[in-house]
Formats: sequence, structure tokens, C-alpha cells
Amino acid sequence: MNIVRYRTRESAEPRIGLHDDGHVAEVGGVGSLAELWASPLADLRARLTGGPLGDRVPLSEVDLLAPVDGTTEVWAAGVTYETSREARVEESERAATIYELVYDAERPELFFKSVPWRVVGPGGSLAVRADSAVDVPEPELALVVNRFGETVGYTVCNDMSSRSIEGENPLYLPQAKIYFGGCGLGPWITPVWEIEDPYDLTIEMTIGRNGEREWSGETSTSRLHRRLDDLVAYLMRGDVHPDGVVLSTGTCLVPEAPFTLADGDTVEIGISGVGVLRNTVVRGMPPGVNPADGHVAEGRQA
Ligand code: DO4
Ligand code: MG
Repeated sequence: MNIVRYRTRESAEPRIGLHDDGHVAEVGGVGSLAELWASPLADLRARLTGGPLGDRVPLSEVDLLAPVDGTTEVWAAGVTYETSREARVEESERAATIYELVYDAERPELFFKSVPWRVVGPGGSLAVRADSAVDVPEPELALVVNRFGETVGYTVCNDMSSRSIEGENPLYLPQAKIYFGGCGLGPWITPVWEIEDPYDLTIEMTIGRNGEREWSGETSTSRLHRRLDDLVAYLMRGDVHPDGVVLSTGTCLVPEAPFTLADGDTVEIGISGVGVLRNTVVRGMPPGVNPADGHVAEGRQA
């Protein structure tokens, strides 16, 4: 069972539902995911496993939206896998040691990644910045955390990154990481009670170009150098997240230099037991954005 945020073809209104066995059924009386994250985990579980549901419709008849709304922020952890540490030491021109220090430090690196309206959902277009030379997708397990700091679910995050901007100077991290089309989430949220062991999940990524496989890799969350609960505890320290928060837990797959994403690439990230997030890549602003009037089309379906 998965929690979905979706739209039917009849209405522009986002709905919240449950996906099971190729079908979606609306969760009655729930207007947003943020509303769900205001409940303790036990109440959420009782609500989703026992509450009334609407009619079942085939998944193919709805449009899935990014599973984040309200004021739920997306945060991310960095350098939580050895692979990420090595890749960043290699690309960093002047500050390689900071990545080694943070990998070993008690306090993890946590950074703000996105507000909900910037997040791209399944099937949407992710972007590489027009002013960046080297860009990679980062396939990551993301935790969905309620306002009480309890992990209630898992989703797939693509923490798109400019290696050239971050590599030039680590203080450029926000520019390397936070930009329109720089964060993908989806395709849905798998409740925490559906995943037996989050430290034993396979993460796979395939990048396609011109119909061919350009890069692929596979890893496991067993290689995570941190405890998930510790990452959440640090995120909740000295801060509040009334609409809950999504915390992406870092990448273990980094396509080797000189690989860089190109316009038209496809990125597919699968996490076992959770789902597969598929997106296309554009260079510059994704479709649906009109810089002249600031218009952003929610969902940005490709
Ligand atoms: O230290 C910069 C960001 C690291 C990151 O995003 C990752 O390790 O996944
Ligand atoms: Mg990352």
C-alpha cells in the first residue's frame, strides 16, 4: 500500500489516496498530505488501514503528483555514504578535507533542499542549470517525518546536483542544489509499517540517452554510514516542522567524471519495496514555467 497525491482527469484539485494493486482510492476527508503529518504515527496507521476510502480507479487513469504539499519542506543529508565522500573529495578544488571531516563528525551535514512548490513529481521534467557544466542525479531514500519527529514513510528523492558549482567552492552548495527543477520526489509514499528493514533496500539508477542506457548503477542502504533516526533527530533539533518534513538521506551512487547529464536524458531511480521515480531532464527552465509572469504549473508532467 502506498500513499499517493494525485489528480483525476476530471478535476484540477489535488487529492490524497491509497495505491494498492494497480488502483487508487481516495482517502475521505483528507485535503492534503500535510494534514496527515499532523497525526501521530499510530493514529495515521489506524486512519489509513481502517478508514473509509472512495471508489477504486485504475492507476493509469490518474496523474500522480509530487508527494509533498502545504509547508512541508524537503531537507537532505550529505556525505552519508563513502561513495559520496570520495566523489566530493575528487571534485573539490580547494576544500576536499571538509567532506572527510563531515563524514566522520558526530553532527551530520543537513541542508535545506526545497519548498513543496518547486518539487517535481513522477513523469515531470527535472532541470540542470544553464550555468552549470557538470550535473548528476543523486538517487536517495527519503524519509517522510511527521510533526512529532516520527518517520511515517519512505519515498524516492532525486537530489539533482551541479558538481561543477559545488566543486568550485562548497559555499556554493545552495546554488548547486536549490534551483527550479532541482528536486524530484515520488512516485508515492510507502508507509513505514510496510518496510521491514530500511537498511536493506536496493537503490538502482539508470540514465537513458537517445533510447540507450548511458549509465546505470546499483547500491544498498546497508552502506549508509549513519542511523536514520539520528539524521531525523538532528533535523528536529532546535527547529519545528508543523507540516512534517521530508528528509533525503544522501547518495551512494555518483556517475564518474566526466559524466554529465544532457538535455533529453531520462533518469529512473528504483528503491526496492518503495517504488520507481522516472523523470526527464531539461537544460535550463523546465516546461510549465513562464519567467515573465512567474507562472509555475503544478505537476509539470512531461
Ligand atoms: O556535501 C554536499 C552534498 C552531499 C550530498 O548531497 C550527498 O551526499 O548526497
Ligand atoms: Mg545528495
